[in-house]
Amino acid sequence: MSKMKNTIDPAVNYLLPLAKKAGIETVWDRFAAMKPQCGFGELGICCRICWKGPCRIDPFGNGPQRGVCGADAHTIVARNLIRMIAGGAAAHSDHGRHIALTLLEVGEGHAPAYRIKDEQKLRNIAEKLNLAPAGKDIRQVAKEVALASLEDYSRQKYSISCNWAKETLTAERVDKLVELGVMPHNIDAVIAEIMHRTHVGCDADAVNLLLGVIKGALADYTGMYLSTELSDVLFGTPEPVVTAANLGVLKKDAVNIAVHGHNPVLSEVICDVALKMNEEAKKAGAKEGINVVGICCTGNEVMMRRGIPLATNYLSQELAIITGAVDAMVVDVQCIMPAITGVAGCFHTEVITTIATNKIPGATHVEFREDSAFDSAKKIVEVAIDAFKRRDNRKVNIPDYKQTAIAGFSAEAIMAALSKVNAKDPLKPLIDNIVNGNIQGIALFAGCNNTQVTQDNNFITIAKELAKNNVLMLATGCGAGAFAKNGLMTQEATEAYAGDSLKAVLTAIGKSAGLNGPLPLVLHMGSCVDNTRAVKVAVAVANKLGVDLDKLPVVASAPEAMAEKAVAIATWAVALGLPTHIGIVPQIMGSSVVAKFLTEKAKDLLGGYFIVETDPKKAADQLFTAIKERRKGLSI
Ligand code: NFS
Repeated sequence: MSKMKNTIDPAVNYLLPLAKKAGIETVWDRFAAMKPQCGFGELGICCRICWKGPCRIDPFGNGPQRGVCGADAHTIVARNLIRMIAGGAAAHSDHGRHIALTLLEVGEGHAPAYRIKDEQKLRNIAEKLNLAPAGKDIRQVAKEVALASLEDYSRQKYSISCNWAKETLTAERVDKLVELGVMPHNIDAVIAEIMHRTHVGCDADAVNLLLGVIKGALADYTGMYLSTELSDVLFGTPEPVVTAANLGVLKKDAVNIAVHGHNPVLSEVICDVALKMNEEAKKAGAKEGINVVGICCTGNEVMMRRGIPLATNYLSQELAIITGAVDAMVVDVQCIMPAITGVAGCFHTEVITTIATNKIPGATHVEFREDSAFDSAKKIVEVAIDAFKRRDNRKVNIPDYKQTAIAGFSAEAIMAALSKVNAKDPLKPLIDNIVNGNIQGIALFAGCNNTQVTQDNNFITIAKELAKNNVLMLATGCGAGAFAKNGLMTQEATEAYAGDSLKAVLTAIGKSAGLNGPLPLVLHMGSCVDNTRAVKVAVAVANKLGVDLDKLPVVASAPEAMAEKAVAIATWAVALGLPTHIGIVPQIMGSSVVAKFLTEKAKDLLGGYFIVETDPKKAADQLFTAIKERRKGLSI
């Protein structure tokens, strides 16, 4: 059997042999050393919840079928899954809380580094949350919206659903979720409830736990939705922007600062301050001043709003440092490999952590505080300039690979493009083209990279197949990174890969929107929290058609999923009614009850369900079959 390739990213393929030669270990080396991975863990049937254990269930039926406390495989798998969901929801919603608190500070007149960039959006949100904003001062509106959002973290009445969940879905979906008892009333309480019910000796009923899984995922959805919307208020709602992606965006003659992590509260200020400190960088010998580039979802955030180029996505973060050209990697929260400080130790690169609860041994910690954000950002940029002075140019190897990438397709930007076709009824051109079959359906790509599969390959393979079949494609997170780096967020990709009718529609919309050609083949919708942007479009379409989300020819795919956050997102996609593909075998297969629930029973309960398929071509077929099934249901 031939060895699976590590990646299809040409920049990574260029750098890996250099890393090997220099004796620098990467994620792929550690993955190889870890093999074979634990079979019990892969199936989700080992339990480490109490110290009577660890316990593990024999999947072949010869050894123990119950843990010491009596928990069987179904209980153990369901408990492990729901704790992953809690982890994902905690990450996304803590990010959301951070943004909501920043908005509150702005409303109260503190946090001078921030302001309300999109007043209209803030007022629209206030309207949506029933806060009657008309005539109110904008700062007052900001305060009220922030408090209504924070209520979703603090409400104690179980009978009242979270604002951001109930106001953003179709009425029918809300009713269904309330009826099933899975609508969250309070994000934090739902997460705490998960930790409680999975404590030793609590919930042992796998199906009951699975309903909790759905509820936890919807808490995740709530936190994500408000993260995106409030970020737009503070930092601007993205509009299409032409930029570039892959490690070739690093510059030899600039102080390269890579912003990595997730929360724009940090990276936005770094970008502002970097602009102001260009001259200092030049004085230090960097002819081109400061070059900020992005990694992971922070990269997507600043790419969407500022056209900052994306250096790379999750799996190749170490390779950015291996170019020898990154002077500082500034990180906040989530998806930051602890390995980066080890790699940085072989170069002059400063890894700068910024959040008190997210530190890495070997990094320089510069605490970032919203109330003195400019000062913290200035300090960070100074550390980067200082590091630049120590850069060893003999070690610099910037791969000559970068692709054009058009980013910035927020729901508002999509509506704006459509309104150029039909100003009175912007959704009509989209719906007409779905109904007449020019667009067969919509696929949302999300999620990470994972060493279990060749980096970026599943994304690209599935997208090319669906493009042929005239499926409109959206992407977020490291999926968006994969498409951007590999040239699928370009007009040329539309010309090369889109089926005839899809190409015609993308060209018509692109031309009306003044793009001088088609829209890109895959529309960049932002970071992982921005998956809710796709929901916004889908809900608008569903409401206009008068059907629920589970009737639409809309599917989701996380073909290289890895993080707990991705598990939570995929699960809420199912809860919202979408057929949802994952290209990694999930760690639940040790329980037939759990596997059957997620791939079959969920369909009866929610309309959405999981499709597990590791072969990307087959996955594309199954996604397209699901789209056709939905079309049939709508008689179109
Ligand atoms: Ni999403 Fe974004 Fe990337 Fe995965 Fe991590 S950066 S929040 S979790 S790895 S897509």
